[in-house]
Amino acid sequence: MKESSWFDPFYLTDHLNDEELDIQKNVREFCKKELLPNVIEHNRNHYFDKNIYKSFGSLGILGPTIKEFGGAGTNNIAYGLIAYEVEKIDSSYRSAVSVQSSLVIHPIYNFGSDEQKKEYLPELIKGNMIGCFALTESEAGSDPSSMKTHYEETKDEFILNGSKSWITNAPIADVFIIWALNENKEINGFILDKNTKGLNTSYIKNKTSLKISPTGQIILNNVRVPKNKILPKTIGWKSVFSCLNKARYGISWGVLGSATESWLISKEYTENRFMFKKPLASNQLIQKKLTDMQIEINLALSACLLTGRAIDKQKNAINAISILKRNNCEKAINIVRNARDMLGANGLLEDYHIMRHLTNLETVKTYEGTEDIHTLILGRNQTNLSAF
Ligand code: TGC
Ligand code: FAD
Repeated sequence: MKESSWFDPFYLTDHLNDEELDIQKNVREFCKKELLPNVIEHNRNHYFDKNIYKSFGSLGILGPTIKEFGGAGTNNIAYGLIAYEVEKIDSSYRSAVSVQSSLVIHPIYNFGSDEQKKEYLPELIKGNMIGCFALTESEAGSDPSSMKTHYEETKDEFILNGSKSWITNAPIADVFIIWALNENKEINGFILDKNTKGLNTSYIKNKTSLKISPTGQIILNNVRVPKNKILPKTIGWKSVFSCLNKARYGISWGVLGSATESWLISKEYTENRFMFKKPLASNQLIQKKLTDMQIEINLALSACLLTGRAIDKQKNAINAISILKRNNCEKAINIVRNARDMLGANGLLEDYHIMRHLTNLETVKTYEGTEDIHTLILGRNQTNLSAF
């Protein structure tokens, strides 16, 4: 009989095919070699190296589930494994992959015209262009339907006015997916290029979380948008939420990367740290914490795997995705916080990575629907009663 593994007690790797395992291995090796060596310094300096997008493109992890336009054509399990491996290094890098893949490439691929797809997708997939997705506003976060950004249609063009806030990549983006309402409160998406007149961006400075990822504001002042820049196949809010579904699914795998790293760091530390003349890991309280980590990570990974397979079979997974986004963020943050505690004072040092993961997860818990919003989504779906 095969020896049971404490790391993979459910034999999840047996449920991955060779292609999925290869992708996971390649991404893991890339991340260790290219991202890990600089992550502490880049986090300290709030520095994002834009060339990373080109490296991600060469690795085939931008828009990976798309087969055309240079996409790798992977399934959704591979997409999840990519997020898991990248977030082992830092949530900011996973955000870079999520935004480009799920929030920029996905809407252009699904709601764009053939002309738009040819113009933008190859460059976004290669990482030669960087995208952002602008839904949130300073007064419209959990409830994006209350946004004030609006578009007006004239004979020859659209005119956009408004502002967006807390937008990943806004200050460095070449391509902006902007969501706006018309006078009838109909939602539409527009593709704007960075040098468009009337479009201005600024950095949100001094973030204490997700520090490597550039986040910003966007001001739209009488921006004249040619008619061929609307996403023509948008069908109301469903289209917006389809982007969020994809991103939330990836995030659910990703946070388990942060959790797994923190688990393994705290395991190694407590096995080697002697206190009261014996390894910390020989104490029952420490073993309980390690066991809780092992259980929650493996249960969550199993649920991610089931959900990814369901999505690959074209099943509607919106309930599973809300369960995963809510559960995995909550569990990951608890795991990382306990890992920090198990390292005592050393856990506060940036060299051990854990505090950075912990502060990052405060962002990940908040964006793409907060923990409480996913609770209310699930409550509404279960009872047919809205608590919003
Ligand atoms: P509601 O009435 O629920 O829905 C309107 C229409 O949309 C449909 N729908 C969905 N379709 C597909 N997937 C889903 N998950 C869907 N959820 C809803 C729905 O069926 C309906 O269609 P129809 O045909 O009946 O009109 O709309 P609501 O206004 O009541 O929504 C409420 C709520 C809270 C669920 C929604 O507003 C929400 O999810 N709020 C959270 C906001 C959020 O997640 N924002 C994310 C911004 S992007 C971001 O954070 C990027 S982080 C980037 C990074 O990784 O760095
Ligand atoms: P609010 O909606 O004000 O919520 C504040 C608190 O109130 C939360 O705890 C929430 O759960 C709770 N709450 C809200 N409504 C209810 C209710 N009805 N009942 C009970 N509790 C409630 N957005 C984008 O569009 N694109 C991006 O690229 C993007 N990137 C981001 C990057 C970062 C680093 C961050 C931090 C955010 C990003 N966001 C982005 C925005 C993100 O999606 C929003 O922050 C999120 O949707 C929450 O909105 P809010 O911050 O306005 O909080």
